[in-house]
Amino acid sequence: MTGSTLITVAPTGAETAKPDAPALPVTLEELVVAARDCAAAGASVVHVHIRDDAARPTLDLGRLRDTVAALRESTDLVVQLSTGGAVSDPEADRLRVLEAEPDAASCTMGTVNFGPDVFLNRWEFVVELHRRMRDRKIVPEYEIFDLGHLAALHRLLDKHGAPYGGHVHCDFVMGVPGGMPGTVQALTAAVGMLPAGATFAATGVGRSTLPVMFAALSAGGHLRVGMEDTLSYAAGQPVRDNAQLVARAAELARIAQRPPMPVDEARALLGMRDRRSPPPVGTTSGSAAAIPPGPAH
Ligand code: KMH
Ligand code: ZN
Repeated sequence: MTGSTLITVAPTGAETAKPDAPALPVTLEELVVAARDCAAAGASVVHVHIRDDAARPTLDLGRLRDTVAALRESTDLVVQLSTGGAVSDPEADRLRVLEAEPDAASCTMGTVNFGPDVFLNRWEFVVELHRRMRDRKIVPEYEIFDLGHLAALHRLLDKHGAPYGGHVHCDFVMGVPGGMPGTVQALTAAVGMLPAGATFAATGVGRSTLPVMFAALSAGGHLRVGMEDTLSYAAGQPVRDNAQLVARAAELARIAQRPPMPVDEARALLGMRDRRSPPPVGTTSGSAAAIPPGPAH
């Protein structure tokens, strides 16, 4: 097992209220500081949910555009917008996220119970997201909350073709009440169901954070960490900030002899053009054809 570890940070999410986690970045300024600190600690991708002036989750397109611009301005991170939003967000708003033109966006591969709620992802909606991302040259990250979502991913790729960039990258979101548990057994089963050539990252929500991190590294996978998923650093110890979680993941990755992946490597792995410096007219750089194939996992 060789190579480096792509670390994604999910700093905010849509579920936690600011008063319950004062370190949660909810303003654009807080998000930019968090992203910069996480980049310095070893992250190469930022998975973004934003909040409104009252710190409530929002998919406001103007704010999303400003967020993409600010993150590009102040970091070189891959900017991945959430199309999952909050469980209450309508499909039309979730599709509109793509108009903010991020480098990447999440695409959840099916419906899942989400604690007391339902995170609804109808088949037709998933197909529409996949299609629109390809049309807009946005690289998807397929969010997998349950094993059936991997069966749906095979069906999606078989029926509707490869994503923009040609490479398939999944994120296993484990330990959500209603989804697959954050266990070695579930992770091993999920890895066994990946499409050929796909890569994966994994994150374990709450108490499954560390077991999933160790299991993912052992299985040759990549890591997602952040306050969207984890609010306790250890028993009785709230997370200080997102960079603390990234630093821990980076250290474990180094111990595993798979150090944090630089951003340019992450872009190449994910099959992504660099929107910060578009290729000169007439070159193929940044097109799907120019993208080297990623490793098996
Ligand atoms: N907030 C969850 C309901 C995503 O970002 O794409 C959905 C979620 C997945 O976080
Ligand atoms: Zn998310």
